[in-house]
Amino acid sequence: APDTSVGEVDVVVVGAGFSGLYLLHRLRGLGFRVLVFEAGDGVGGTWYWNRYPGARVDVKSMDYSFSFDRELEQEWEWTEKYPPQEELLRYVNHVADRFDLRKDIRLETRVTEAVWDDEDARWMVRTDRGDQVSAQHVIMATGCLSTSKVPEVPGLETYTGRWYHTGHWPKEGVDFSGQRVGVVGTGSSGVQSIPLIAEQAAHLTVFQRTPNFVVPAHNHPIDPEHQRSVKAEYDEYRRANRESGFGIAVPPATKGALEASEEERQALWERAWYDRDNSLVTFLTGFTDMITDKAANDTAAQYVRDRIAEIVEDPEVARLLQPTDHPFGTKRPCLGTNYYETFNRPNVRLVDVRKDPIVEITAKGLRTGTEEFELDALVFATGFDAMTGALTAVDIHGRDGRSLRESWAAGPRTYLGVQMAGFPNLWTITGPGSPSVLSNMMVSIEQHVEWVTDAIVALRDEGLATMEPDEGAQDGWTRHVDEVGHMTLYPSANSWYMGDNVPGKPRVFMPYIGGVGPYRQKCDEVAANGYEGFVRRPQRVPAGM
Ligand code: NA7
Repeated sequence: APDTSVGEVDVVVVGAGFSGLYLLHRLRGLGFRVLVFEAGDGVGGTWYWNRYPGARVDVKSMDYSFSFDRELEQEWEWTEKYPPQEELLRYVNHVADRFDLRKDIRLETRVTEAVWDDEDARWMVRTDRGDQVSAQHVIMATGCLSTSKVPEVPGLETYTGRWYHTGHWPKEGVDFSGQRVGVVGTGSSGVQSIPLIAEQAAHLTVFQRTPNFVVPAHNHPIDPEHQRSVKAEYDEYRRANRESGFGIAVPPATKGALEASEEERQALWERAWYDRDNSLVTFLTGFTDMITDKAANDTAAQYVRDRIAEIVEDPEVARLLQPTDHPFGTKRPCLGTNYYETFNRPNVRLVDVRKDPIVEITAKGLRTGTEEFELDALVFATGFDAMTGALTAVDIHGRDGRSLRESWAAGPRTYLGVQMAGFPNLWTITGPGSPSVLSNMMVSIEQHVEWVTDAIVALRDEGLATMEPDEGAQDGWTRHVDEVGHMTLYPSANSWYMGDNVPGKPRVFMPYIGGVGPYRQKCDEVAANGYEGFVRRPQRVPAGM
């Protein structure tokens, strides 16, 4: 039977992915009573849910791992350049066991509501199991890409085949052998799964709305010597990542793409495309102006379009796969393995649903304006209500009953991406207004977890009870995030960074593109200046005392 009693802790953490686990470990070590709620029946967040074929991280394993514990960092052996989902899930579980985290995690429990009580200066947190927990702090470690989204076309309930969303893949896996399969969506999840589904299925139809830039992953077993040499100098390696733009250290660019000679540009693009040690950011970081100058960006975009034309045999299919509507990188670029090659297979067909949109899911499959497709299975690789979806999914009411959903009706407003005015002691990890999805998530997660726990410790040490941003600081930061965003090409694309993929979502550039290093510096300065821009208050003394 669910426990409906009112418990009391210092901190409720929502989510047991990388953020939630590190928060629990760190806060518990600092003497706080912490309770973590997790909707899944296991830990791992992103790596728990995204079990679709081909799911793997597209940041290198040596960069995409925790740095907070020397022994953990040294003892864990990665096997590939880009570890697959199963390996990442093993790693997360190893972390949970190694630091004895499970005893404070309530699995299969979704937080539904959090209400601030100004008298007590505490949150009341409720779950879908009927738990009620009173906590001084609530930390949303809910992830940026965790609220999955199926297309808003009618008829799904009439479909008689099996359907899946890549972000909620069945644990037992799916066997598509002999089936006619449809995949809707060509973002990272579609790009990773399409080649593997094509190998297994009798026939695959890919429904593409927007072609993406897909760079060869060149995934391979990790070179043991490389792993040893990174581990030998891990402190320095991590420091360079923390000070970098995207949380992945690269040699600094010295000139704009058009200041370089044709040969220099070509040499860089060749490396970004063909080098087995390339990375997703190579195209974006080789010159200084890749994300700010359309003409500079075009040189990379054209290079990729030329490679697509070389690989894909049918010129009409190649043309459809070539992105022309957005600059390289302004929608999340993808890493692929045999992605473009897959469209040369006789059992694969590409359908342009930009020109001929999906109008209906039918009993047998799917119908566009001009054609009906019979499909035994449908895969939605259609993405997430990014960055804000998991936060507004919880009914959050702050001071004077103020609702987070309503406060964010015109787009998210935060100070430093960690707190919201009117919501004392509510914290976000990799929230909107922080580098988050524009960075190596592990670097950003560790920085937020450490900064937030330090802020909570400072409150305790100074005998203070609450902390929240002042409205002016929040306005200033929200404006700054927007201004920096608009100095780049990002707003020119329709992307989930801008909220474009969710009908009705306000069009706001949500992540902070000022760079991971400068952002960290700003956060540290704010803390060093007595948490400038935040209001910190003692517990209110009850009347009559
Ligand atoms: P993404 O990147 O949001 O991709 C979703 C894809 O689904 C994208 O191609 C969308 O086209 C397409 N989509 C969404 N709705 C529809 C409808 N209604 N009709 C046709 N096509 C549709 O999600 P992913 O899961 O692939 O990747 C998420 C992140 O995970 C990724 O960026 C990495 O950070 C890791 P659109 O581009 O909107 O036209």
